[in-house]
Amino acid sequence: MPNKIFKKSQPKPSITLVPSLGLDVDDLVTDFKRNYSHRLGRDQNCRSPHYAYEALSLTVSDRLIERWKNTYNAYRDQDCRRAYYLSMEFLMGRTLSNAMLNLGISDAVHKAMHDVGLELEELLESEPDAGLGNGGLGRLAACFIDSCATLQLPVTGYGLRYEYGMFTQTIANGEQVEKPDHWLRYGNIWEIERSEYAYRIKFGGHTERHIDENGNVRVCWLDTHDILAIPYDTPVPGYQNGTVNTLRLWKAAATEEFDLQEFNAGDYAESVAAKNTAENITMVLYPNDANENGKALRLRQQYLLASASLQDVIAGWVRDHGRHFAHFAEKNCFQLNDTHPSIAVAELMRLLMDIHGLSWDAAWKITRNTMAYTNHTLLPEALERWSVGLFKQLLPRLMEIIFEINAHFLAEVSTHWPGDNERLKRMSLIEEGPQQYVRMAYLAIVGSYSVNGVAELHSKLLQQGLFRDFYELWPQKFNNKTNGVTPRRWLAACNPELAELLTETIGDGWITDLSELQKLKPFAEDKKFRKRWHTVQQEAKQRLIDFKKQELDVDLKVNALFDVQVKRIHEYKRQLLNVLHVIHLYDRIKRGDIANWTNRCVLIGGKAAPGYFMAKKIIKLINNVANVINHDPEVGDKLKLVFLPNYRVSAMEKICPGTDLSEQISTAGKEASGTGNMKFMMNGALTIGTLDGANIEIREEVGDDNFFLFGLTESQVEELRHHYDPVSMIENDVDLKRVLMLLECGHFSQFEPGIFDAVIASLKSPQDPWMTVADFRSFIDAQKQVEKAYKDQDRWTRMSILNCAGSGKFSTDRTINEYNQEIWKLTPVPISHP
Ligand code: B1H
Repeated sequence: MPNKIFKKSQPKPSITLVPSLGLDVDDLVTDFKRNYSHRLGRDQNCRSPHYAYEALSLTVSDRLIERWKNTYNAYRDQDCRRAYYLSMEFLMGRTLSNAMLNLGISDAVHKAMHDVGLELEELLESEPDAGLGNGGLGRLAACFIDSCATLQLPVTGYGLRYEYGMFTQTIANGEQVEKPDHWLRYGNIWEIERSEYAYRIKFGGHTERHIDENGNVRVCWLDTHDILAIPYDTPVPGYQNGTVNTLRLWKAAATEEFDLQEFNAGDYAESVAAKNTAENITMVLYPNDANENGKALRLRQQYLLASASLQDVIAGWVRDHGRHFAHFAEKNCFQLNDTHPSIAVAELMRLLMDIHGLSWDAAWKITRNTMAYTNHTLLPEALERWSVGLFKQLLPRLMEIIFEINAHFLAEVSTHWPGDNERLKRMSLIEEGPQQYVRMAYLAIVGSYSVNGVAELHSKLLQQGLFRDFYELWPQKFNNKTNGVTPRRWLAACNPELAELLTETIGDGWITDLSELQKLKPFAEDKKFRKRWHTVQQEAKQRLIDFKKQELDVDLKVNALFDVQVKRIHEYKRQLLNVLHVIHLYDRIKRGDIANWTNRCVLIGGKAAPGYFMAKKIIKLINNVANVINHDPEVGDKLKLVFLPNYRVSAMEKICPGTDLSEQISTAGKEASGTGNMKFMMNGALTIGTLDGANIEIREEVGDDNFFLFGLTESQVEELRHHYDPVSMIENDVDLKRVLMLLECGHFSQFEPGIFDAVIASLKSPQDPWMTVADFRSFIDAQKQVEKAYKDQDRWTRMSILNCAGSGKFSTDRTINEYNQEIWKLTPVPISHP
């Protein structure tokens, strides 16, 4: 929709020339007071910290707007090549403190709030998390857009504005209870609705072929039930560089004539209900991290994201270049965050052919040169397949296009491997059988010029296993981009005391060049420095204790080893192995085997997909074991087990600075990368881990001596599968045998007989894909090494410093530079700023 207020021919009005807002304490105080009393209409009688949070957020957000417009205009004026990050999830967490940090006004705001008599900490705590993601994949998207802005790359994030984010987890009788997360209930001051950029999204209907004025066949998609996609923009500030990029999230809304149709048919109630159907599309985030899926509503969500985002980019293109697409691929690229938005491949074809009249070949050339696909998992249950029947019904035109892509593609395969019908069947975008399915990963590979995994091992396994046929056909498409995390949120903001010590010691260059942390290495040998490091770590542990004290009734002590595993609950992540170790420690205490004991607090947190039976059982088991251990006076401070409810981004910001030991214990070959492992390392935690995902690279960076390695390798796991015999392994290990006895005799399930039968059975099954029992002995031995190391606090601190010093590789600044150099090829755009 064109902007009708400012006609192109007229001179531009001068209302845009407003003086910049000041960044000093007085200006902040003035604006805060004005926002609080005039914008929000509150005064000193208002008791809720929420409005002070809002007034401060408005004050800070006003200071981003000018930079935001500058950035937007610079990209448009320079007509630069741009990238778009398409993701069903952006797990942003909180915005205010990050915006303060990136604007460089944290200290001034602190002082301003002090001057008006408010506790900044309390305001920050009243901001709800934007939990628009499940876990690693969604948080990665959030870290990526932070790094893109910091590197001044013209990258826009496109996602969905779910009304309800990731559910809130509470625990009742040891079990997970899900509560809806209505994060928008009190409004969201960080977003700006831009109804002027709304698009229509088609669903249902049928297709017809017509001959157009040039004698070409044009396909029309008719009798559709359309909905509107309305964009909401959130600013994404770079670190103190004037750049403010955009995260654009789509909300579904009913079209007006959609209501009218029903209304004219005389059914008012039907028309209101229909409106609901439309608006339901972006109502809720699916909480199924790497789990089976297949709901029509989810496919609608995916198509809404793909179609609205592509229409938006194309509308911008047509505005600036007219309807000429010859140079479109030179100026645009789309990074697909897993297969969830991969229907974009077919949608771009549709828009270019059906709307803009390009030929198949021209459209295909553009598509294949603009799409890039990132794979995040090898787990078969997480590989997306959509039933052809559902696809045809919901998106008939898209299904036709996918069939045609497949026909062209299979012809290419036949030329490459004449007569190899097995291979054709394996590689087809359509899985044949009693029901046909669309293999979304294959659609993404065929339609992209780049395919990457998210850690070295993962990318290797993609090439040698899952996507082997495709790798043989197009080896040049495949590459690795090891994940990272943003050091702004995950070190500078969440651990200010450590950040200050770092800056005092090696300067502040590390904030935008994390490899500078290398300079810490020599300080690991400095006794005085170690003492300071240790003090900072202990204080962070105390803060974690204080923070949790309100909700937990256990007494944790700072001098115990804080042993932490926080992540989604999934069998492959093996929270069960962690519990087996805890039970073993408990058994040792009960047997009196406590010479040279190291006190330990084991903290476990994470959400289970609501329909994932085993994951929910594991949560129940953790809570039951905790209940027994924490109430046993004989155990006392020697061992505590705590389940941390409602793990989320803002919780991790408090957890990772206070962690000594990071548990990264997945079955080798199953965790694509992991990113929690990186946050812990950056904050000075030591890792106990398997050779899986990015753990391998973490160990490479920090050295074998500073990493507690255990467990089978990926190839050993695969080899053992053929003759795995957990029952005899249990029989031959006295410690493990005792642990299983405790489980089986109901020691942790009194009055709840049999509730852990399924868990016990899975451990003992020769078919257990996660081979928990196989790694038990090796895990226990590595944990013994941990205890020994922790006993020598000076040695531990040295290792802690070296872990932080070695974490430079795991900044998303490094990851994004690699994406840019090898896939996107964008030029940074400097933005002038005050
Ligand atoms: C990851 C997912 C995922 N991999 C399906 N796959 C989803 C799959 O809603 N769904 O249907 C949602 C998420 N998430 C994670 O990505 C990997 O398990 C981690 O190892 C990795 O670090 C992370 C980021 O690359």
